[in-house]
Amino acid sequence: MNYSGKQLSEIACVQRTSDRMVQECVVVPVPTSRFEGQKPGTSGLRKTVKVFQQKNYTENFVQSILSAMGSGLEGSTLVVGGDGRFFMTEATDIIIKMSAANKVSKLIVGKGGFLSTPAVSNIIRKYKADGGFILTASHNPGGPDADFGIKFNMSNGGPAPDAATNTMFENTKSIQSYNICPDLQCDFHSIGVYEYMVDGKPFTVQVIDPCADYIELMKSIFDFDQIKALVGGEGKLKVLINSLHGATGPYAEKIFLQELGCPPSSCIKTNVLPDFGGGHPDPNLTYAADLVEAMRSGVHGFGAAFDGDGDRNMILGQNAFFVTPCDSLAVLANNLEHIPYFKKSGVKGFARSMPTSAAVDRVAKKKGLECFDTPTGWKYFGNLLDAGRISICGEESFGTGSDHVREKDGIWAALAWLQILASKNTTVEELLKEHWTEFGRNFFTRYDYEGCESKPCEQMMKNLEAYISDPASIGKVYTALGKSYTVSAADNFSYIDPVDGSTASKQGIRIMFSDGSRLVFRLSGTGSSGATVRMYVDSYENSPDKLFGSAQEMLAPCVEVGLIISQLRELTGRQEPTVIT
Ligand code: G16
Repeated sequence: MNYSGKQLSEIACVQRTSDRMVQECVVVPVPTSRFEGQKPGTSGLRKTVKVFQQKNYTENFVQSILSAMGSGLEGSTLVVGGDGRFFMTEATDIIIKMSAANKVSKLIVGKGGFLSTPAVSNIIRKYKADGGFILTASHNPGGPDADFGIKFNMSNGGPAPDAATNTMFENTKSIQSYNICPDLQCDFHSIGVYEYMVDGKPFTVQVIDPCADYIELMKSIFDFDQIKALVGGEGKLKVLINSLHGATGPYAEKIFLQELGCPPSSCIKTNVLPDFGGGHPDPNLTYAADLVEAMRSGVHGFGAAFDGDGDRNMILGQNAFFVTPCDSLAVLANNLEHIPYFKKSGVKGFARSMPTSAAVDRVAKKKGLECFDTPTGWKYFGNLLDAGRISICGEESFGTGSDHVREKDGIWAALAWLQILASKNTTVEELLKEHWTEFGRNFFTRYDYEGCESKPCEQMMKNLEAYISDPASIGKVYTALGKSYTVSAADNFSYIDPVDGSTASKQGIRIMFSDGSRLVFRLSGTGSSGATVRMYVDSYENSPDKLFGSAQEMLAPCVEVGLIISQLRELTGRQEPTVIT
């Protein structure tokens, strides 16, 4: 990119002072005008690469983020890292040049601009940085014709809360210029410390190994020797780890192959590709179908897949026994004493996003711990984690994490499962079945209708809003596939943060039935265009003859009722979902 009319090769303002190379840089203010729609969604700004490539589009958003730091910007230390997707390198370069021009004092950058999302969170916390940029559109596809994203995490290592993202969005509306050091040169593909003088003030870029700090953290949480005894080498439990060509690849190779001694065939798709090999880096039954297929052969006792930026996980047992993310959270919560980190720190409480089933609530009740029900979005766990109210939290969208960082963490979740299996000498399926026998089972499914036209989806949500506001809806009876459901309550979920009192309203339409079943409707906040409808369906059973059946069969009548009430098929024209979880 050429902001000043100069080619980078022409720039000769590098000054050698004793053994250090210090480049002198000049700040250039560049006039710009606003772009519509730079509003961060559930987790950062996600748009197509082509949108980010527009002249000044990325710069405008980066400036709006930096300006939102207010007086905390000058002299700050920030972290930069992304998931390896297309346009990450260009965006990293822009952020370095703009941070220098905006009086940031130091940047810590993953080599090549690469870091998984949980690794960024860890580095912010470990090095007491003031925040960090994460360059990812997470589970969305990558490549020149797919998606890119920019998200900002705060000094606690967690995603910016609503108040901060609202300020960023307001800044995008009033922006008239941005600051950049167009001549600054940084070889962020090589580990090292790069020093600059910007308008007479020092600016440093420290390029680090993306994996080292994260691996050290995992080793401080888990007993690697115990996991190694379970999975390390021939004749042991076979694991299959699928990184879907996303950010976990290098971390998975180092942890599962080098540290835990798993055979090389245990880790697949670990080479990070800018387009994720043309796949959809979302660890669910549809987009990680290759893992499911491989697990069906029965050779492996444990399987896991992770998303583009490494924060999501899917866990499978032998013969592709699927653990829903809701159950995964509950089983981990019930077994934390097997993990050294929690043995030491103790277990505080739990939290889940509202659409997640209440399986973890039952564990909290048994243990006499607090359990919170938050809106969708990891940012809503931040205050609870910071206040020491919860130890682990999770979401139905394949997110599980703990207070070791402030992001969900895919590899952490896989290691947590393996630690528990090793410590209890059991299997994934046995552990689940024991759990259901003790607590009863929260059956759960999610239907996604991706890439719909926005207008009919908005109409559907409006209709549902009217439905829940109408007192006559309560008591209505619906019958589908031979089963009847009576509406017992309905609302649009609101949340008051118990730590700072901030509120989040209209977080999802809930329709509850007298038998304890529930429907939830939301529009996704992570798509880059159009609309994605999510319908979440759950019910609870504790009679022994119903515990081990198929969730899809068990929930089919309630799913049909959801489709009838929402008129989803009629309004969107979609007869089938794109993804069923
Ligand atoms: C993000 C958020 C999650 C959220 C998920 C789905 O995940 O961090 O908290 O559950 O989006 O959100 P939505 O239903 O609005 O699409 P990720 O992995 O995409 O960063």
